Amino acid sequence: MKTMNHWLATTAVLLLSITLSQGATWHVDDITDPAEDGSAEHPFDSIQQAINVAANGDTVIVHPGRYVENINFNGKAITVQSENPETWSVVESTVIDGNNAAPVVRFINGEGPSSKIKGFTITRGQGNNSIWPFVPDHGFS
Ligand SMILES: [Ca+2]
Repeated sequence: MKTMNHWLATTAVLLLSITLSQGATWHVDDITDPAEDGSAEHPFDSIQQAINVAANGDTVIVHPGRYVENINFNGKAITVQSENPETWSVVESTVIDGNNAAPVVRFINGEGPSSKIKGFTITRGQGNNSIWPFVPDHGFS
């Protein structure tokens, strides 16, 4: 019993430190999944779904695919990225397609340097240059 209590205490401390050190990770893919919940096993189907449930400090990982969306960070200090922003083949195959409907990505709710998007091919956006891509100091990388 003493060993069990020690294990529980250690586990609790470990979980607490993980919670304090990093936010949650949400997953998105282009596979329709009725059980989707944003987990690695059941990724959401759209990037905006993940942004909507993300809290400040969270990371959204988008798996390779073509996402026809016009996303809005909604003021959140989150990172939205492909599986590997440093690898061109991943960047090339992880596409956000604005469908010529609106700006592809919007930072219009007071986002700061902690709102980041990286590792995507962004295409077919429409908007005016005051929104995209001329947004200084807003975490583009
Ligand atoms: Ca999915």
